[in-house]
Amino acid sequence: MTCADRIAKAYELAKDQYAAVGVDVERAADVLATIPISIHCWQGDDVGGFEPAGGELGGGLAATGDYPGKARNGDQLRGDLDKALSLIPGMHRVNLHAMYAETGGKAVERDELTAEHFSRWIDWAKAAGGGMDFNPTFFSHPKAADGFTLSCANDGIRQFWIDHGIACRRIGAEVGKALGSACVTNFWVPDGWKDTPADRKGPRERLKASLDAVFADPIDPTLNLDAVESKLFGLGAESYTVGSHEFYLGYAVATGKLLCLDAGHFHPTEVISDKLSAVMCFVDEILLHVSRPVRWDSDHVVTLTDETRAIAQEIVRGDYLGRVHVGLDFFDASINRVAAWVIGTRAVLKALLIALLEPIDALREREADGDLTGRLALMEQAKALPWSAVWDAHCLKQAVPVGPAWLEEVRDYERTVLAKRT
Ligand code: RNT
Ligand code: ZN
Repeated sequence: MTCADRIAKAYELAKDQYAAVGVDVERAADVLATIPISIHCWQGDDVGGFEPAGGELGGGLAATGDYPGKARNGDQLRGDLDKALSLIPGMHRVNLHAMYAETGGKAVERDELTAEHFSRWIDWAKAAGGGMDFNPTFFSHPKAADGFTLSCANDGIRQFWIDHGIACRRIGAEVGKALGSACVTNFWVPDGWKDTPADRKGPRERLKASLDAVFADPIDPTLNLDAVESKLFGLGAESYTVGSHEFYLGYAVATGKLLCLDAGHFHPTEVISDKLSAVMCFVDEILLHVSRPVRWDSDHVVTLTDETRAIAQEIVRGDYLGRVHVGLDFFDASINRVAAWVIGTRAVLKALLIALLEPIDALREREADGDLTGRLALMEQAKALPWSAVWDAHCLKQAVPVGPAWLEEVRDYERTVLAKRT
């Protein structure tokens, strides 16, 4: 039997098994094919960016490891992304940070960035046919060195970051216009104190006022959507984070912004899967930063964990696919960076497929009937349904390698391209 025959046969058997629990396998795969994942460019170079004077990674972010071959310019990073995208089923988006501007070696301050500095990214995304998302960069910069940006007490510094935010929203709108798909521009600031503050109120009031100034100009939501991302703590900001969850939940609800939930930005036993259906009662759309915190906000490569599956389950169960922008946020410098993208993105897609294949009607019925024993039994049984046969057939149909075959392609790319970089 050829490999394709084996996949086809397993798929047919899986189809029957799913039909027996009331699940339409074809429909699930068709829906999966339409879900774009916003793939973060920063996994490709350990959140380095291309600024001519780019220094140490700041903002309390840390990428550990020094795996050889990281991208050092736009062409290399796009080449690496092309490789990764060719191994992931579906049509996806790329998520850029302002620090990935290409200024031809010229120093352009962040408050002066324009869409022109991203024209090569835009052209590349246009050719690939996918959308692009964007982030102002409020870290790795001398004006962020004291740990405060939009909430800084210094008027000049605060204004600089406000102007950066304004510039980035304009870039987002240009990106959205050029690509015919709204760009999600996500705001995350590292502002906070290492030790117990005397004033918790001042910075939060300043952050609110700064955000109001950044968002003062209305922008057509078909071009650009603003999102705000909260955090619990950062390295060097352990005691107080200005942009906490309550702060941004309130801000998003009050102003109609998208709320960004990062899986690593909560207390260790708190999960964003449970937050989805709660916040969706009050905000129209959300952005997810799917990540994998290990003991802390460590940004490990996403894998098919219980929480990754629960996040996907909640998106599908709640019928939120049209209101949730699924983005990734991890950076591991200790393994092949292209492989990291492929592993993380494929894991999220697998989680979504498993969620789409869930025998949800039968589960809901048992719950409504008060048959809690039956609910638990079916949930356990559903875990063993042959979703991987559907996944393999999906990969085959989408013309990407099935099973572990993608790794050989990454290894080949490592030998022929990455190993030659110095
Ligand atoms: C930081 C936030 C933020 C960053 C990226 C690089 O804790 O998660 O989203 O990871 O903007
Ligand atoms: Zn994040």
